[in-house]
This record gives sequence, structure tokens and C-alpha cells, in this order.
Amino acid sequence: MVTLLDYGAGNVRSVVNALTTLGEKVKFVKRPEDIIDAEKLVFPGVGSFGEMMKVLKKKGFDEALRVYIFSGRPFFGICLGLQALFEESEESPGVSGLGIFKGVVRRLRTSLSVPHIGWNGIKARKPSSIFSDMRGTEKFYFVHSYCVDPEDTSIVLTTTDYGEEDFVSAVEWGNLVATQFHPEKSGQVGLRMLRNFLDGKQLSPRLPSSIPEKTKLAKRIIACLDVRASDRGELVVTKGNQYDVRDRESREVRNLGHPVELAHRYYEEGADEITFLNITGFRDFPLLDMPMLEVLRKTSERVFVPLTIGGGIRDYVDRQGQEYSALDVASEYFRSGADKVSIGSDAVLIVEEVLSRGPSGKSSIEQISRVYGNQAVVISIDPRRVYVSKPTWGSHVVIPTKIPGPKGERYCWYQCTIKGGREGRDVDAVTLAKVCESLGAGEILLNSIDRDGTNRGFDTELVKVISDAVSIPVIASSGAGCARHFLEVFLETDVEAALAAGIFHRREVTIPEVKAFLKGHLEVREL
Ligand code: 1PR
Repeated sequence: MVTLLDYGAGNVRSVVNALTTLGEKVKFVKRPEDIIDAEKLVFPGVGSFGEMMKVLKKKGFDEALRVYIFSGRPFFGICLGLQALFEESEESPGVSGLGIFKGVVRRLRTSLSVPHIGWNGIKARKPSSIFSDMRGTEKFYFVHSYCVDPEDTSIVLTTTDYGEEDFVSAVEWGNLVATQFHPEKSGQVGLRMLRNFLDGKQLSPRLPSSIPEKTKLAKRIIACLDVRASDRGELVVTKGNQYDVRDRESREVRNLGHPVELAHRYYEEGADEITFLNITGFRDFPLLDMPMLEVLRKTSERVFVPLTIGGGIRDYVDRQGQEYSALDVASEYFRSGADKVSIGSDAVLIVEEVLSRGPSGKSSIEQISRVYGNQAVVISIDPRRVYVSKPTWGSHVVIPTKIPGPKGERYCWYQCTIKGGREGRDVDAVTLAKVCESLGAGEILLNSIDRDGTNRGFDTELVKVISDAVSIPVIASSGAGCARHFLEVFLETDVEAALAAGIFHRREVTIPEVKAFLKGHLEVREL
């Protein structure tokens, strides 16, 4: 029996699913006594340090945690569950942590994108039973902006390189292990690490067979599933051509498979993340459209890599006058198994508002990132090229282009759209990305209506102008037609991830083929 401390922020479903898959029974903490009486305690943390400590203190869990940990029984902390063990965090000045270890939690100091998102390696610093059956070269999933700085370096179990940083990525002290990375999101390797923790003392401490000199963040390959109801009313994965998801001749919604089955296939093939876009979310409110939540729940039972979900994240009033906030929608998505939510149409409307009146502090981007952390908020941009003949166009960011327009225009700007590309707005994609970053978004999912479904390759001019404009990670999307297109976008721009849909669904190119092609040129995660 494993006891799980869920203090109500973010996705603990994946931790529960991972433990259940490993054959464990999970008991949830309801009262401080449940912590004190636990045999093995797992503490996954997400969100912000300040919010987490506030809840722990209010419920009396802070003192119970100290009692439990000093009793020497097995404890596994994940992400904020590691950071909580220290005295304080730069993220929430003035808020004290549990203070089990001396030292602070500080922001990552690197010229690379922060948050540090994606699959990176670990360098073992001391023998541990946690490394049983590990090669030492495996990659784990990280998503964080802060890291721990222990005063007592003997507790350091692993470190990880990220740009100029070589930060502490796991600590071990007696039966306590805590990791900055997410084993429950790190595929089979992560499950093995959790298994080793559960088996605990039956395993003898060892070093992995190899310890990398330097670890590297892998470029992520993401599979995207655009989901909507077919004309027969069943939820299907569909795929558009420049956002038109209906077959040219029959005009029926294209059906490329079942969302849960396809997601599982991509997980097994080595997708580094899976994104679901509820593409009719702008008109079918997600909390009244339960099948999508069920898809997420079912997927997270078998898929142990990060899941992003987008579509319909906005405030809503139903026919009975019941009000729902975008935060309510996002919370339901997180509870159902999502690690990140992606906001499309609402982000454009928010930016328009910010540009005319300034930030309100109440937008969906601000609210969700405050509660769940910046890394949980992805902005999905659906831009369309607008050609112009001169290098300036109102206040829009205009770029020179090597692909001339229909009248030979040499410049273009990228117009943001809402409602799945149906409505163009007077905001450009560069401005949108920058404003969303300033409001607290943690990542940009950059589509292109011009390239979507065309197999012509990513619009690298678009990808470059956006990734140069922001310091948060950018995911290039739309247009992948072969493995070479992935290499091109990674070599020509600084993007951290590239996403494709059609070629994977139609099995024209598989994820292992893309990774095999990239290997040797770039760092990728291998299974
Ligand atoms: O506006 O917050 O409700 O979110 C709706 C979401 O649904 C947005 O993220 C929007 O991008 C997406 N969406 C809406 N309509 C469509 C459509 O296709 N008719 N899909 C749509 C956008 C783009 C990518 C696609 C890539 C890769 N799909 O997700 O997967 O272009 O495709 P490819 O590799 O085949 O070229 P809101």
C-alpha cells in the first residue's frame, strides 16, 4: 500500500496510474494522520512553491511530513515534492518550506529557455538501489524553472546539465528519494525507477553502468491528435488540410482512428509527448462534452509521457446561467490526466484586450499559470500569412520572405486567427507570442494554416521569427512531410520540439524513423 499526498494542484492521476500499473494499491491522504501512519509515501508536487506551502500548512500536512520523513520510512518526492524539502524558494520569497534540508530553491541560471522542458539525462553521483537495471544514459522528463541547492552535498544523488547549469536533479537521504524530473511521465524508464523505489531495501545500492560526462536536452518529437465528433457522432482523430477536416469529395469528417488507441500507439513508438486538440471546443463547451475528458482519462492509464490538451479553454455560461471559468475547464482537464493545457482562441482575445487596456490579472493565461505554474500553460497559435509589398504594415511585425506572395510581394506578417482559423484578427503572431509570455505562458505551440496537412515542410521563417522573439520553448507544427523536414526546422531555428499529425496517422513516416534520421545530427530520446 502506497500513500499519496495530493494537495489538489495539477495532475496526480498520472502518478496514481503509474503506481497502479506497477501493481500497487494507492491510498490518498485526507488527514495529517494518514501521512504519519503511511508505510510508503509519494509526494508529487506541481504548481507554485508558495501555493503548495500555503495548502500544506493550512491542512497541517507540513508538520506531519516532518514527522514522517524523520521516522526514516520510504518517501518519494517529485518536482515540487523535492523543492518543498528545502528552507525557501526564490519563486515565493518569504514563504518557508519544510526545511528538512538546509539550502534554497533558486531559479535556473541559463541563457537557454526557462522553463527547462523536456527529456534530459542524469549523472549519478553516488550508488543507489534506485539505479537497479539502469544503463545510466536514459532520459527523464523535466518541467521546471527552479532547482534545489543543498548545503549538504552528500545528499546529491544525480545532477543534470542544462546550458551553463549543472543542477541537482535528485537527492537521496536514507529511505528518502526526491527527483526534479517526473518518473511518472518518463515512460518505461520512469516506471522502472518507481519500481526500484518500491522494492527499496531488497535491492543493493549500485551505480548505473555508465555515467554521461554531460547530459543533453533532447529535441522533442510530438504526435498531435486533432479530435472531434464524426458525422456519426463518435469521437475520432481527424486531420485537416489547411484546417479543412472534411474529405474533398464526400465532405464527411475524415476519420483517422480512435484517439486512445492512436495515443497508445505513439507512446509505444517513442513519442516524447502527445497533444490532443479538441478542435470544436470553441463551440462545444468541453465540460458539457464529457467524451473528451474520458479520452484523457483512458489515455493516461496507459500512456506515461506528458499529455497536453487544448480546445475550449475559456469562460463560459451554460443555458441554465451556470458560470464556468477557464480555470474550471483547465482544472477538469488536469484532473482527467492532462499535464498541460493549450489555449488558442481565448489567447488572441486576451492579447487584444491587453494591447488596448493593459493586463487585468484575471485572464485565463494569468489565472491558470498562477495556480498550476507557467509550464502548464501552452499557447496554440493558428496564424495565416498575409503578404504585403513593404517592410512595415501598421503596428504588425513584418518579415522579409524568400517565398514571394501571389503578386510577387517580398514581405509578410502572420495574422492570428480564432475558432479554428475561421476568423482572422488584427493581431500578429509575434506580438501574440510575446504578450502571452509576459502574462505567464510557458510554451508556444506554433501551427501554420498555410502549411497544415500539406506535407511541404514547416514554415521555418515563421518558426524562426517566433522562437527568436520569446525565451519560452516553442513547438514547430504543421506541414511535416518527411523526416528531413524535422532536421531542417531544428537546424534552421532554435525550437525545442516539432510536432506532426498527418504523416504519423497515415503511417507515411513513423516516429522511430524520424528519430533514427535525426540521430547523429541532434540529441533525441531513444527508447
Ligand atoms: O481555440 O482554444 O478552442 O483551441 C482549438 C484548438 O484546435 C487550437 O489549438 C487549434 O489549433 C485547433 N484547431 C481548430 N480547428 C482545427 C482544424 O484543423 N480545423 N486544428 C484545429 C489545428 C493544427 C495542428 C495540426 C498540425 C500538424 N490543427 O494541430 O495537428 O498542423 O498537422 P500536419 O502534421 O498534418 O501538417 P481553442
